[in-house]
Amino acid sequence: MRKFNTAIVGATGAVGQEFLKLIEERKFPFGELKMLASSRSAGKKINFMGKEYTVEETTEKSFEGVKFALFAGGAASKLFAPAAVASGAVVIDNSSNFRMEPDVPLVVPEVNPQAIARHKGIIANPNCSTIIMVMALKPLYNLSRIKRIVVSTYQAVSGAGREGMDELKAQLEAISQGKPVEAKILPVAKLEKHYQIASNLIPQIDVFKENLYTKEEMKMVDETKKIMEDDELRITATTIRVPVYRSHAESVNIEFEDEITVAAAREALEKFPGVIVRDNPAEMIYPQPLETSGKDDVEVGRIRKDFSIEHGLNLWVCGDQIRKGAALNALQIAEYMIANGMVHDED
Ligand code: 3JN
Repeated sequence: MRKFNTAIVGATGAVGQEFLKLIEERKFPFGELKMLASSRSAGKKINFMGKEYTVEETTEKSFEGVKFALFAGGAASKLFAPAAVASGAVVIDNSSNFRMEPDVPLVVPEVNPQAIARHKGIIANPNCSTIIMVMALKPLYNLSRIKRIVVSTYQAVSGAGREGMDELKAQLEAISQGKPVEAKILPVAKLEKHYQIASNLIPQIDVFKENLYTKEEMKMVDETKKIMEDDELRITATTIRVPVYRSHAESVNIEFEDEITVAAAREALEKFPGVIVRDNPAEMIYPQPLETSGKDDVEVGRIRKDFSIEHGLNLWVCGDQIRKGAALNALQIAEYMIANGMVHDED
C-alpha cells in the first residue's frame, strides 16, 4: 500500500484536530505524519492512533519529504506554502490566501474535480459557507443554468474557531447563573468592539469591505463563480452568526434559466454524492444543524417553488462546516489525487 508523508499545519486548532479524526476514520494512507503549528503551540503533545506526536514550529524546512501539506487556515500558508511547494509537497490550503489566484484551483471534489489537474503546487479549499452551498447548487445547475442566487447564512460559532465555541458556552453559563456576560471574540476577535452571541444574532462575519458587504459575503460571491466556472452568475449574500455551536445553515433562493420542478430538483439532489435530501414537511422532517454536526454529508430540505419569479426554487441547506466545510473537503482533494494517480510516493 502506498503511503504519503503528510504535514498538518495548525494541528492544534479546531480544523487541525478534525483533520486527525478524519485521517483515522477514513484510513488516509499517511506515511510519516508531522504536526506543525506556530511557536506558541510548539512542544505540545498530541496522541494520535496510539502514538505520541510533538507539535513542531512550522519553518521553511518543515516540508522536506512531505507529499501533502494540509494547511488548516490563517496566515501560515502565506508564510510557508511557497516553501512547501518548493520542497515538492502539494499544498491543500483551507485559508483564503490563495483562493482567488488564477493559478490556484479552488476545489470541491464532487463539484469541480477537473480543476485539480491545473494545480501548480497549491490547491485551495473554499470558504466553509461556499462549500456547503455549492454542494446543493451543482446538481441543480446540471439541470439548468442558474441565473441568480440570493443566500442568507446562519453560521455556527465554531466558524470562529474553538474560541468562538468557548465564548458561547461561557455566555450561556453566565446567563444561567445570573452573572455578567462577557464578549471578547465575536464578531471579529481582532476588532475592538464585541457583541454577545448568546440569545442574539450578529449580522457580521469577518470585517466590512468598502462596498458595505462583509468579507465572508464577498467570499461566497466570488468563490461560487470561480468553482461553478460561471462569471455571469449573479449572487448576493448576507452572512449571520447564530448561537449554534456547530454546523452552518443557509437559506438559498435560486433563479434558473429553465423550469425545474421540485421533483426533478429532489431527484438530482438525491443522486449527488455527499448530499442527503431530508425533506418531508408532513412529518416535520428538514435539516437542522444539531443533526448535521459531526457528519460528512450536506443536507438539503424545504425544497419548494419560489412563486414570486418564473423559474425559482427555495432550499434550506445544513452542513458541518469543520468537516465538509473545511477538513473533510481538503482531505477528499488529497484522496482524489491519490485515487487518480496525480501524486506519487516515489518522486
Ligand atoms: O466564520 C466562519 O464561520 C467561517 C470563517 C472562515 C474564515 C475565518 C478566518 C479567516 C476564513 C475563511 O476560511 O475564509 C478565513 C480566511 O482564510 O480568510
